[in-house]
Amino acid sequence: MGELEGKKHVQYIVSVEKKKDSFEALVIEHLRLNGAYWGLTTLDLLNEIEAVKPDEIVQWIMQCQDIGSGGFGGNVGHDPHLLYTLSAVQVLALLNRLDVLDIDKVSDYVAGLQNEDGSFSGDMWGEVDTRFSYIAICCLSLLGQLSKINVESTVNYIVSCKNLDGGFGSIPGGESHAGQIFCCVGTLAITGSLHHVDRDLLGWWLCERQCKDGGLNGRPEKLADVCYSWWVLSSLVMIDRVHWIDKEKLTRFILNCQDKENGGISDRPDNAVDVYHTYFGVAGLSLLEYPGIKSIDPAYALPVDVVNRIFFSK
Ligand code: GRG
Repeated sequence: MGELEGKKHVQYIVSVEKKKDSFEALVIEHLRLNGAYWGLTTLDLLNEIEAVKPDEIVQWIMQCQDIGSGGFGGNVGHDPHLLYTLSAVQVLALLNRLDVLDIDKVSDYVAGLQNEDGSFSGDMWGEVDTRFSYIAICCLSLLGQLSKINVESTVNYIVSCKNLDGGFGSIPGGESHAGQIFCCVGTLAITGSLHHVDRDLLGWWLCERQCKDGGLNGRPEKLADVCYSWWVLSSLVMIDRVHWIDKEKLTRFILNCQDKENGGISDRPDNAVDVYHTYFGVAGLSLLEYPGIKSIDPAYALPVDVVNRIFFSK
């Protein structure tokens, strides 16, 4: 299995950032702000955020803002969406540059997407998904603006998406999926509402996600994928059941997905690496307390020192 190739992963992230016309850069062109969040959080977790120039990044992020609505698009000139608005807030938080934001404008955009039943739409076109509930709660909490929305109905909507197996789906009646479970448990954690979770039932469903190869899948009968090391593990940490999985086997699975020569982590051993799986692999290792990696907050998906700076240094 070997060790974590931290230095190589840093070089890989920086090289993707620089090669703007590479295949990978073009594939994620429309969601570059998400990519910036995955890449920069990885660098910070590996204690190498200095490898990038913060001023250039901040300037580019602010160009991604839609002046009319206050929301952010995935790249300059793209339509605003909650998905990219959270990434913008998270990256600015990471760089300690939240001061550049017009907090009222951004939080009004987010709050304006809440629906009557407490759910959130992702943008003006109206798709509803528990991902957007999480994003809204996470964003507004980081900006200190939760009072702009109806938190009680947000929580009630999440509870209406709970299934008999203890998990959560994207809408009421939607199949339980580890990604949606992260979003719902994260929303409940941030709003202090975890009493709505049956911890043993959900913990059992989540720990059953561990496959024979040690990796985690996102729902029954599916293959393991490094990204679930984040979606499943963070949920288990939030409900205090992380000791129900075999941590050593999972660590080995993630380390086996590294490209040891050129850096980066893939979804499964021997597949092509990308920034998304590199981030969730390193974030998963952080939750597994792998040495040399900063601790990550399971609800805010940001390094713990960044979250502490926001909430405890005012
Ligand atoms: C700040 C970490 C963070 C997240 C922001 C966007 C978001 C909020 C959460 C996304 C949660 C989610 C739904 C993750 C799952 C992503 C994924 C790998 C989907 C693949 O689904 P399928 O059905 O894959 O293609 P499986 O593994 O089920 O075959």
